[in-house]
Amino acid sequence: MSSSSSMESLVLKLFEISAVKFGNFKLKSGISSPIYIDLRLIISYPSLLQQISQILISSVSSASFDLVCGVPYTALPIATCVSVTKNIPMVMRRKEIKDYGTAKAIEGEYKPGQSCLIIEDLVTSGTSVLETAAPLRGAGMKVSDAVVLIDREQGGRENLEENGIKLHAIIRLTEMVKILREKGKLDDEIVGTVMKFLEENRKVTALAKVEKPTTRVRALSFEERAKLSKNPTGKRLFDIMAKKESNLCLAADVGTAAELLEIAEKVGPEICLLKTHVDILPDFTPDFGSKLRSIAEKFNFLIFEDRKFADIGNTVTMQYEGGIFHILDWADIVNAHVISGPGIVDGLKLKGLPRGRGLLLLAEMSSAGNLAKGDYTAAAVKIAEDHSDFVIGFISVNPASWPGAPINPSFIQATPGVQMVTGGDALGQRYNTPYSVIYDRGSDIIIVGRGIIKAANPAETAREYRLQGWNAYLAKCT
Ligand code: S5P
Repeated sequence: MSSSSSMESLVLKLFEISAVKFGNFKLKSGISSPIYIDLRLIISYPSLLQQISQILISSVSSASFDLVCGVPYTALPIATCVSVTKNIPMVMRRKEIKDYGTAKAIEGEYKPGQSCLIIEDLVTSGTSVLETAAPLRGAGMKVSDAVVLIDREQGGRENLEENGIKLHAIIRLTEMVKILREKGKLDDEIVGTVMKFLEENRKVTALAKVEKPTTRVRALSFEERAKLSKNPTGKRLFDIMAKKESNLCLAADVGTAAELLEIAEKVGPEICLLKTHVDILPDFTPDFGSKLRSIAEKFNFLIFEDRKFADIGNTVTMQYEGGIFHILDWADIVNAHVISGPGIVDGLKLKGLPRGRGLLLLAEMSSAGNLAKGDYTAAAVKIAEDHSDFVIGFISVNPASWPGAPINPSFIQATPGVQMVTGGDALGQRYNTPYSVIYDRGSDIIIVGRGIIKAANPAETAREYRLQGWNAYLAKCT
């Protein structure tokens, strides 16, 4: 830890360049904060940047880390200085993945098993550090420590601790305010307002934003909702989610049936649901369903064949039951578009309900320019309500934005287009983060495909997604 005089000079310098401001600032969420910190400015003051980097690195033993990684963007120059000064190689996490096919989530060279120190300028709830830790861990690196310049003392330390990351903070925000008061930079009234604000915002739940709206209604738990579902598969899914503490669905879009069964074994402990596209498997055999079901029983997850039925009722009864796939025999859940009207639900129900199966309706889609919105989404909700013995919920993207939201809690919301970073692929897919999907958009289940199956270590990455999804759910229920 550096001397108190160097800390004082650092705080005064940050105040001088207006990296720490006092007044009345409207945060993104709309609430007002009496303090605002923006360390992006430090790149304009090279000696300050160097001073910060020196202090950061002296607070942890550099011998313990193989790599450093700054949280984008503000901490990237700090991490660069640390890397250069200490001769520790750096990796960078991409904030956005524009084209999944060519862009990597992590730039730089690394090997699985290497330890990586995360460097950040400011920690509030710890969310941004966790968002960087997740893809690093997904790539096989060990992340056990994060060093930050300023701790806002709003739950970050505890949230990181829960996720296996020790926080090394150089200075706490309340200490900064004290120094500025002692140096005559702030009057007592400002100090009082800021301290009160910090006190009131001290408890930030894991992954929740600081600016949690106070009028928010607590969401019902999955256990409570299991009792509301009128369908046995809907009930089971809620029960499994509660028991396994998982709201993660794996989209197992792999090349062969053999690979699918292999990945099901690996990620089985982390998921509540496994989603298939059985028509992409070149080595499909009639025993595929029974093999997958025995893995599902072993790890207690349900099977969802993403068949997206779209035809008239009579046709879908045959597509559901017959053909070469016999979906009805092995899939607990299937889904359908509502484009053809309620008859499609009647058709599927005729076959599915006697077997205790459930149906998800596609109320929204994740792809750019899709037409499932507005009246179409509302029509899907109406059809679901009229068939709540068979329809267990929706494929949705932002159910919190639907008219009359939150809608009937017996319905499960499952959302595709999820990765650790926002962005999209080259073919119109759009991604949101687990936290934004579950907490901000009001969904229940994150459906993750390439974010897990293309990871170096799918099992470890699935665990990260599960924890992020689950923490976001817990934040809603408290
Ligand atoms: O609107 C949708 C609906 C679905 S079911 N958008 C989607 O992406 N999906 C499915 O979710 C899609 O078919 C794929 O299996 C999965 C998303 O995969 P990822 O690799 O993009 O995560």
